[in-house]
Amino acid sequence: MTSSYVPIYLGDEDLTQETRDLLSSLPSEKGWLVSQIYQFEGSWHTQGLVQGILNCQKNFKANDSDIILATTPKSGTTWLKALLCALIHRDKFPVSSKHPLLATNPHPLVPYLEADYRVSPDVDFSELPSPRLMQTHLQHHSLPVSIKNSSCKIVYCCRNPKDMFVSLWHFGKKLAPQEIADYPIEKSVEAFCQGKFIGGPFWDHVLEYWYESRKNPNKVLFVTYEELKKQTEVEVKRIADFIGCGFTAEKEASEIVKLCSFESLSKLEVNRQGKLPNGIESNSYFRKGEIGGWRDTLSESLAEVIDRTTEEKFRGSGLKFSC
Ligand code: PAP
Repeated sequence: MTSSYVPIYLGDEDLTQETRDLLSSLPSEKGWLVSQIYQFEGSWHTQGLVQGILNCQKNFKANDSDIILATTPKSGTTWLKALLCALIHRDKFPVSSKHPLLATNPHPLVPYLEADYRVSPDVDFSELPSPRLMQTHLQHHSLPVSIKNSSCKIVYCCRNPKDMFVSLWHFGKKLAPQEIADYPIEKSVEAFCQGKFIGGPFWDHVLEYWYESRKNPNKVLFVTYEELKKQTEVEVKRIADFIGCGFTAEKEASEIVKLCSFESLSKLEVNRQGKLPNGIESNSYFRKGEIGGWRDTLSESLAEVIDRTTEEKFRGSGLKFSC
């Protein structure tokens, strides 16, 4: 991959000696999406992300009022960033033609913990309006301890693995066209099912937050992209109640749902043109926004490979994706 396609936070430059020493002791693999990935605390990351995670684990101090959005990649992060921003700040920014989401892509509005700590080890979030809203793709066991030990809330969202894989596949093609061009989809499915991709394994990620949400429902709210899509308003109200900003006016919820819908956000100039501060094109985060869109990309036999893995990994958990 040429460096011009690598988002800033995935870059391998300027690693500290501590990170280099650690990396040399970690299992590594030639990756799908990036040339090399490393297994750190059971999950696969680029060198740059390992450094970001170490900085974040060492330096991030959660406040009791913080809200952490945790997701598996390509599972609704952009959507929930928009929804949570709109929910939390609705007194200051009611839905109107001047709403910040009409002029700014949701990503720069919500810090991405391990990526921001990759860019600067002492990034300061004290300027964020309260309650602070931050995002992570980290597995639950890798979260900074202060997130687990404080009273902050975690909103977790995942998506059915076939749509998630397909979304990542297309995103990867945009990110690294020449490298992905000769990486067969069969090999990518194999890597996905082995958990060997940035942020993988998928199933362990989901199961950890699933069990945490059962154990501590006031701390972790478990949301799926599919439920959010099928009954957006019901789910948005559930999220609002969970983070302590429930609705009194019925109209408010539907206005926020409309503002943050795929149809509305994907049409905005700010989400169609230009690049984000991380170097990625803004429109890369808006593709189809559907349930079951995997059928356009995956053959039946590849879909079955993912289904079989899902069945095996989720057996006994009570978790199921029906599409
Ligand atoms: P990230 O984890 O890298 O930040 P994320 O936002 O989770 O990415 O994933 C992008 C997916 O969410 C895309 O799915 P697709 O490839 O299957 O189309 C994107 O289209 C979808 N998406 C983005 N915004 C919305 C939205 N407002 N409503 C529904 N889906 C959305």
